[in-house]
Order: sequence, then structure tokens, then C-alpha cells
Amino acid sequence: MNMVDLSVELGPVLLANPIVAASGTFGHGDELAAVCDPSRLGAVTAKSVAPYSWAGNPPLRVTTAGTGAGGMLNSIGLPGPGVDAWVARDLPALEASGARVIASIWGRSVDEYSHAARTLKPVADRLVAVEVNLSCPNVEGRNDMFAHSCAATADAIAGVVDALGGSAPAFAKLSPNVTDIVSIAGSALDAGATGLTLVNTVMGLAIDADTRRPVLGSNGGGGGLSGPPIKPVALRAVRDVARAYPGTPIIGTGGVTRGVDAVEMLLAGATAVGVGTATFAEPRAMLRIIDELRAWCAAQSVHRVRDLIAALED
Ligand code: RRO
Repeated sequence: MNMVDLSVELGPVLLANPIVAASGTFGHGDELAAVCDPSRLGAVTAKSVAPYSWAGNPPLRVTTAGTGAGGMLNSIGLPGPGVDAWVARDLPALEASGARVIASIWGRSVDEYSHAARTLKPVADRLVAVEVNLSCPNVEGRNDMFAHSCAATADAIAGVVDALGGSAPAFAKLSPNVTDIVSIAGSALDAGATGLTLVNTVMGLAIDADTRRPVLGSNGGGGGLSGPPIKPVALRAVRDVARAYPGTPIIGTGGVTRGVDAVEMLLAGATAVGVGTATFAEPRAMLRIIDELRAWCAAQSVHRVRDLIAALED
């Protein structure tokens, strides 16, 4: 079993294995390190930070999706310490835990994205990548996220790429809540993104029939749906984008809870695989998924996991 080479090249960076903690599901720093050893993961994506500290949304922030079929709905609302504090406190803590780190930034304007990226530039050589979160569904009063439009996506990515000045690869995190994600992905790549994270959560609503009210506490109860119900949505987005832009580094994210889910994501064209909601139910889920991925490869005589990437047949 140890003969399986799990390493993947995510753009210019070699990861020991393809399993990456998805942003927002592993804290800002080393909060989960005691239960899930970050040094055993391909990389950890920190929760998104803005140029300033931000309180996030009022409770209730997280609920089951109410589908009877698994899934989670969140309206966390981007709470965070701000990028300066993240660099000073959380990045060193993550590094001390042995994590390979992907930073994640958000903003409410192109200037704010650029500002956050400029703050990361001096520490860029300590980062695998800078993920640009263009697709949070839970910003108060905003349904027009950057990732809903080619122009806004291109403007934000161009600002970040310029601010980073080639010091770190930029990954655009895109939304599945669009008519044509291939076009949005193309805009991000044309604007200088090295890679893509596909996908963020699907916009949803949970209703409590007894109280006749939304379950979540902000934005009229709207939230982001994640977990197994969105895996087919993520696979479709990854497959379509990978076929349109072959060779693009993609972190395929959405509903991965088992090793075989990771295999499917790689076959669809992902280079690495984000795991998020599974960690909420099972904090060590990513370690199990790595073991299951290795076992699946061994059983199938796949010696190098990278040979699965975009190997989906028609
Ligand atoms: O914090 C959140 O509410 C949040 C973010 Br930043 C995101 O990107 N996706 C999501 O479902 N929730």
C-alpha cells in the first residue's frame, strides 16, 4: 500500500497528497491541529480574511440542510481577525503545526482585494497559494458576489495578481450559482489566476415549518449549502472547466467525504481535492480520506495518484 505515490503538482507547488482543508472549515490557524494533524494533509486553506477585522453574522449560523439527505447550510458571514493579524498570529501557528498553507482573502471592493494581497506579499514565499474568495454567499445585503460576473471576477483577480507581483500563485474560488461557470473561470484565468477552486457553496434556504420562519439568522435566512448533496454540482463544474482549460490547476471541492469521492474529483479534472463539511461531523475525516484514497489506488493498481487527474473517459 505504501507504494502508491500520492503527490500532486498544484501549479508550481508539490503537495505530498491531494487532500486540502477547504477554507472556512479548518479555522484561521491551528485551532484543529490537536485533533487532525495538519502536517499529514496536502495543504490547509485558512478561513478567508479581509483587510480589516470583521464580526460575521448573528446566530444561528449553521444548521442541517433539512433535506433528509445530509448536507449543511451556513451563514457564517466571514468573521475574521483581518489580514495583518492573520499574518502575525495565525500563519506562524499553522506553520508550527507543520501545515502547508493556502491563504484566503475576501473584500467588498477591488481595492480591498488588492490591499489584502499586498499585505500577503512579504510572506508569499511561505504560502502554497493565495485563494481569492469571490463567492461567499453570506455577505449582508449582497447577492451580487464577484463570482457572479466575468467582469467583476476579472477585475478582482487582476488587482490581486498585480498586488502579488508574481510572489505567489492566485487561485480564484468560484461560485456554482451561475449560468456558465466555464466563462467565469476563463475570465479569472485571462486576468492572471494560476488556478481555480471549484466550488463554493450553493445558495439555499432552510425553513422551520413549526415557527414558519427561516432557520438561519441573517440575510432572510439564506445560506450556503455544502456536503454530499452538492458533490454532483462540484463534479460537473470541475469536469466542464477542466475540459475547457486543460492543465489548469483546480482544487475540486464539494461533498467529498470518502476516498472514492476524491478519486471521482481527480478523474473529473481536479489536481487537488478540498474537504470541508466532512470535517464538521468528523474532525479527522481528511486523514481517513487520505487512507481510503491510498487503499483505493493500491486495489486498482494505480501507482501514482496524479495519473487519475482528468482521466475521466466519455
Ligand atoms: O463565512 C461564510 O459565511 C462563508 C464563506 Br466566507 C464562504 O466562502 N462560503 C460559505 O458558504 N460561507
